[in-house]
This record gives sequence, structure tokens and C-alpha cells, in this order.
Amino acid sequence: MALVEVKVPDIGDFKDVAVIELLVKPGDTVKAEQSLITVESDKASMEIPSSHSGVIKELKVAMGDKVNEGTLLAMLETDGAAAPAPAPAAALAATAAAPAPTPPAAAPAAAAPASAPAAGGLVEVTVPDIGDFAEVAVIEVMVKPGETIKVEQSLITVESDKASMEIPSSHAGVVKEIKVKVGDKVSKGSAVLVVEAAGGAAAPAPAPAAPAPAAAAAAPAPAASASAPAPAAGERTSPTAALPPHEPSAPKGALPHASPSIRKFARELGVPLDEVKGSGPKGRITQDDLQGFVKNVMAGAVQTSAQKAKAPAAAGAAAGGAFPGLLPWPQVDFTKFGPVERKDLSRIKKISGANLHRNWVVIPHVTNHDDADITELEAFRVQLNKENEKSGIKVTMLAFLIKASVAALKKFPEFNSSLDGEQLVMKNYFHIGFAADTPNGLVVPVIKDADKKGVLQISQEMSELAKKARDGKLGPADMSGGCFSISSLGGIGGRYFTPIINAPEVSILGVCKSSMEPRWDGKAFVPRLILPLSLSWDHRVIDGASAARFNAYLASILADFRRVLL
Ligand code: CAO
Repeated sequence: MALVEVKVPDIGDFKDVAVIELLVKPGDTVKAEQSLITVESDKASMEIPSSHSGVIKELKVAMGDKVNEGTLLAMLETDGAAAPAPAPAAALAATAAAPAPTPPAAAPAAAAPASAPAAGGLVEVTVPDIGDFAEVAVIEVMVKPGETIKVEQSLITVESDKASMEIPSSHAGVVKEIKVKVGDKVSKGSAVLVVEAAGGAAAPAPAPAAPAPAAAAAAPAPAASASAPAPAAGERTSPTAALPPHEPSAPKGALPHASPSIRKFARELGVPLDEVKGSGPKGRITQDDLQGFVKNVMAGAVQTSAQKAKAPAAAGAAAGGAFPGLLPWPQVDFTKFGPVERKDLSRIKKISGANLHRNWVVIPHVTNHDDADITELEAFRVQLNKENEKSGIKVTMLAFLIKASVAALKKFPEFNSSLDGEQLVMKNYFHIGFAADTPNGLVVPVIKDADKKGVLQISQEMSELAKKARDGKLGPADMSGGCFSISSLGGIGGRYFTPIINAPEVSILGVCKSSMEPRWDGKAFVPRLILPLSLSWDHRVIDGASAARFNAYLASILADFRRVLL
């Protein structure tokens, strides 16, 4: 037995790179060359291997530490008496050299002009000197024909066993032809694409860009973009927009933010990595995330996009994993009964359908129905609109409902929360979503900081957002960050309904058309304008009593808005 120090080998020009993943822990038995940690620079990630086999006694680095060549990584107990392992530096360097991305500074020096002029202003961009990378697989093509690219813009990502690297363009211009596809093997000199150089001539490339030894690291999964999966009308009325641990709607084309070995492992398992949510720094996908995802899929708790896309019967069967005994979806030849035609679901409906389904199945919904007497409020609204006729801003009941909801959320903060494992995330901001009907389906734009805005401003923003929604121009930012949603069918009709909660929110208010009703005032029946309210809430977070109080408080505000001041 001997204790051996394992240090960071020669990693080229990687200096002060952050440890972003610990791949082993004390007590683990490791083999020589097994990856111990992952480090990451701006554009590259690299796994650092062990120089020896043995048992990890102590890890000398922690997440976030900055390391350089020679930094002590771990104390390893080897079974050999005097640690007869190869001279650490040499062994490590060798190990690292093969997989490690060419150090940024070394590459440009070595990189010969990465392009050769082709006919006319056309230039063939080739793979520059990428060090020891040879016959490496293309795992991502980042540009398309017709696209205008800049010098040094990454064109493709290649990957070896242990590292990945983005190959930049030597020229600016318009992509005419792509010469590689995912899966192709490339080496120095392989043609990547033909570009029509800017200006029409084969502008000599500036000093060829270093092949940014880069990788997934450069493309953190844009979790935030969540593209706020636009909610849509389902059978049951409700908006929804959410991103669960599983991200089927994450934009495709962005390389998942994960180390090469994780991506390799994912490929071996057939896991669509772009649907896995990373919990590491910058949303990086870790081994645990990958395993968690696989476990969830096996348990039937989540489905991959591919599973969902399969026949409904298969979906039923898959759901059977979570709900044993569930019958498969009925397969009916409708043409036996009459003429039919088939129509693709709109993009919005495809995205929102999956979200609605998940929310309905996963969240234990309860809906409380109540009524609000809005006789005075409606009179005030009508008067306000008369006064404001010239301003062009029309105030509808929904704007008052947004304001009243903020007051109720302040009084009952658990309604303004999200469930995160065994914790509640309590929000100190008040962003209210409202369901808007569009020709392509339902979307839920969000009025940000509704607590800081007056009814007139809310009305104006609502009408702008509703217009954007109808024109299909809402961006992810318009639809994200909601705390609570309101689904108003007031302009259409109906009495009560069961809105589906817009996860990760925990409640949603459904509103139907107000109508004059006789109400007993203690002496006689009097006509009052009554607004039907339907509040759905997540029973994991909210109790029935709180929900009844929330509704009653909301109704009291709508009956007399001065209560907001109390
Ligand atoms: N009771 C009676 N009348 C109501 C009302 C209510 N609760 N709410 C609105 N109205 C009236 C308005 O005052 C307006 O009347 P006038 O035309 O006479 O002025 C009319 O109904 C139309 O209102 P609106 O729909 O233009 O305005 P809004 O602020 O109420 O709603 C928006 C805006 C974008 C939410 C709405 O256009 C919309 O898309 N609604 C559908 C939402 C939906 O589909 N929800 C279900 C989601 S779950 O699948």
C-alpha cells in the first residue's frame, strides 16, 4: 500500500480552469486513466484522468475550485508498494493529451490556413490543425446553407472519447454548401463547408481562429428559454406553461450542456440528452441528472418526446408503467362510421397538450367555485371607460381581477409559490398570467410586476399582449415567470369550469360570464351582478380551507375594491 498524489497533468494553455464536476468520491476505486474531475474554461470542458489505479482516500479539490497543471487533485492508495506507476507527469500528460482539446494557444500556431479558395468567391473551409484529434466524429452541425456566418463562428462540434471541440470558420460569408453531417469522421484538412466569402471575393482569412476547444460547455442548455411552452386549450379549459425536470420543449439544436463522457453515456443508453434538465453549474447535466431521468422514464413518471410521438396506444401502454392496468388508447377506424379528414395539431397545441396532460395527471387538483358580487365594480368600470374614451384604453373586468388577485396572493402567500421537491419556493414578486385565445391555440402572456401597476396600465399591457398573442408574436419572455394565472371566459359565456394549473404555479383562477341574479339583502331579493369564480389549487401545497378563504377574500375585494387598501 502506498499513498500517491494525483495531480493535474499538462493541460496545455488551460489555466485557472474551474472544476465543474467531481466524478469520484473518497472510497471509490479508480483505474489509471479513469476520469476524476471535469474542468471547464469559457469554451471547453475536459476530463482529468487519474495517473494511478487505487482507492481515493481524499479529494483535494471541490466544485468551483480553479486548477492548473500540477494542482493536487486527490490522495490515492495504490496497492503497489512504492507507487510504481508511470512517472506521473508523463503518464498524465499522455493520458490527457489524447483526449484533451488542443490548448487554445497551441492551436492557432499550428493551424494552417483552414481554407482553400474554390471557384469564384467561394472558399472551402476545412478543419484546421486540431492537435491530436484525428478521425473525430461530428456530433453537431451548427450552421445551415444560406446562413451568413462570421469569422471564428463555430461551425461544427467534434467529439473524441473525452473531449469535444467546436470548429470555427476561417471566413465570413454565406454558407453555400455543407460538406459534413452528424456522424462523419473528420481530421485536419477535412472539408467542412463552402462559403461565399463576404464581398464576393475569397477574402483571405485572418489568422485562422483557434479551434475553440470547446464543447457542450459553450452551449449551456438554455433552460430559461423554456420557450414558455405555450399553453393551449385542452379538453378541459386551462392554460399551462411549465418546465419540469424533463424538458421536451427545450429548443432543439442547442447542444446539451454536458461533459463528453456524459453525452457518450447518454448515447449508449439512448437518452435524448436535450430533454434532461441539468442541475450542475450553468445547467450542466450531471451523471445524477442522467440517472434520475432514466429512472423517471422507467417508472413511467415522464415520457420522452419520442415516446409521446408514438401511437396513442403506445402512450397508453407507457402510462401503464405508472398506472398499472390502464387500458391502451382506443384504436378506432372512424371511416367505418362516416367520412373524416385528418388535421395536424398546431405547434402550440402539441406543446401545450403535453404540458396540460402532465399537469392534470401529476397535480392533485381541487377546484372551489364561488361567486363575487361585482355590481358596484362593473358600474365603476363602465364609468371609467366613459371617462377614458379618448385615451383608447379599454378597461375590462380582467384587469380588476388581476389587481384583486395580487391582493389575495399577498394575503395568502402559499398561493404565490412553487413546489420544488420538499421545499416551497415563495415568491416576492407578482407576475400574473392570463389565458388568451388565439387562432392557433391558447397562450398565457404574463403581466410582470402587476402589484406595481395600476388598472389602466394593466389594461393597456393586456391589450398589447393579447394582440401580440393573436399575431403569433409573443416571445418566451412574454410568457415566462408567471406566479398565478387567470383564465377568463367572461367575454364568451359559461358558469363554472375546472382550469388546469399552469405548473409550476400552484393555483389558477377561472372566471366566467357575469349575470344579473336575485340576491337576498335581508329584506328583499335585489338584482346583483354576479361573477362566477373557479379556483383550482394544488392540494400538495394548499388546503381546502385556505382555498375557500382565498376565494372569499377575492370576492370581498371585487365587491368593494377599497378593501385592497386595508
Ligand atoms: N362577464 C361579462 N362580460 C365580460 C366578462 C365577464 N366576466 N369579461 C369580459 N366581458 C366582456 C367585456 O367587457 C367585453 O364586453 P364589450 O365588448 O361589451 O366591451 C367582452 O366581454 C369581450 O371582452 P374581451 O374578451 O375582449 O376582454 P377581456 O379582457 O375579458 O379578455 C382576453 C381578454 C385576451 C383574455 C380574451 O380576449 C380571451 O382570449 N379570452 C379567452 C380566454 C380563454 O380561452 N380561456 C380559457 C382558457 S382554458 O382553455
